[in-house]
Amino acid sequence: MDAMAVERSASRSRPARDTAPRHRDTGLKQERAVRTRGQVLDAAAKAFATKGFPAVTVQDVAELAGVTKGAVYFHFANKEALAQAVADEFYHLLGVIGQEVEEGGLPPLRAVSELLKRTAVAFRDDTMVQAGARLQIERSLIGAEMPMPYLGYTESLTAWLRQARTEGHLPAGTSPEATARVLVSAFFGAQHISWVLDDRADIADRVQEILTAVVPLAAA
Ligand code: LUB
Repeated sequence: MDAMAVERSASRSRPARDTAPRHRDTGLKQERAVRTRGQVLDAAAKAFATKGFPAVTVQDVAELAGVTKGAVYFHFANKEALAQAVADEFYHLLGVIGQEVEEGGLPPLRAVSELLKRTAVAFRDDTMVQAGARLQIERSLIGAEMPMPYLGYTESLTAWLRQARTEGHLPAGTSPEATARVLVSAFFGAQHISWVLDDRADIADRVQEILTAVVPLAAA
């Protein structure tokens, strides 16, 4: 399991460890269940990212995770539930990136740049993120409610761009709302094109080009 996946498994909420012997066994069982759920989720992400939702079977996920189908069904009712969980983790990871940028206290245009650059790296390197993006493309094929895409990023970028306008760092007449929509659309297109043409190897360069073209002051 790669470092990112280990971090994800470790970061999943764990029950508090009881000290009394009668609870210790239960605690170990709960820890094992949390670990298995993480392994299954990472396996599902790998399968969805490479084969796409329609082609993936629960058996595929079980084999990739090294568990039985029963173990998969213990945590997830069906393939749709796996897709929903992967999508939730996808947005959790994007949220972590946004939170880290927010906590960095950068000037607003630097924050815009940093968010998109870090997101590009996550799209290039993190299978869970790659799976979440592909599931959102395939959302109409998934017979289950999926998170609404794009809105979170649009909202975050809009807030920073409005702050930049307030501070006088946006060219006169520039709409923070329209610029945020253009950045999200451009990023979505760039990550898709990079995936199809280059297996995402050049995604960071493409995002830099977007920033230079759309928000030159952020690209500095
Ligand atoms: C991000 C995708 C892919 C937007 O839902 C979302 O926010 C996203 C879903 O496919 O990219 C990143 C600016």
